[in-house]
Amino acid sequence: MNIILIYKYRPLSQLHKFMEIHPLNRRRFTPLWAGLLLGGMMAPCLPTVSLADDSTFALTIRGHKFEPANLRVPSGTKVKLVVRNEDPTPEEFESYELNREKVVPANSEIVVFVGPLPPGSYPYFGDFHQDSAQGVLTVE
Ligand SMILES: [Cu+2]
Repeated sequence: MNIILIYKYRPLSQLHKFMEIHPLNRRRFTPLWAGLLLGGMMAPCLPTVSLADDSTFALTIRGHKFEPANLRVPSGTKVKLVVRNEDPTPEEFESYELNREKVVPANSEIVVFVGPLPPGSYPYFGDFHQDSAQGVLTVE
């Protein structure tokens, strides 16, 4: 235990000196430092890429209806909803439960971020065509 503590608190310059004296250790340490440096540089990139792919869901408005009417998304994570309106008239994506309200112009799309949410049902509707544009976001 004492030996480990002394080694740990040795200044960095002394540690380098120690490795030069022992060529075997130096050869072993160099790829380790390179690996740690490379890993540290790449680590922030990897989760960002997978997160963007995994948490994006498409919702289409067609004939004043939502497709799918029941959209399933994972709980406990931020979700990106791409709401595309293929109708020639504007619609408004709205949900009291999700606390969201955003106009989707004709033949265009908007992005709505929701969550992280607990499991449950979160109804949404098209405010301009409430009689037909109804749906539920199922978080599971
Ligand atoms: Cu509204």
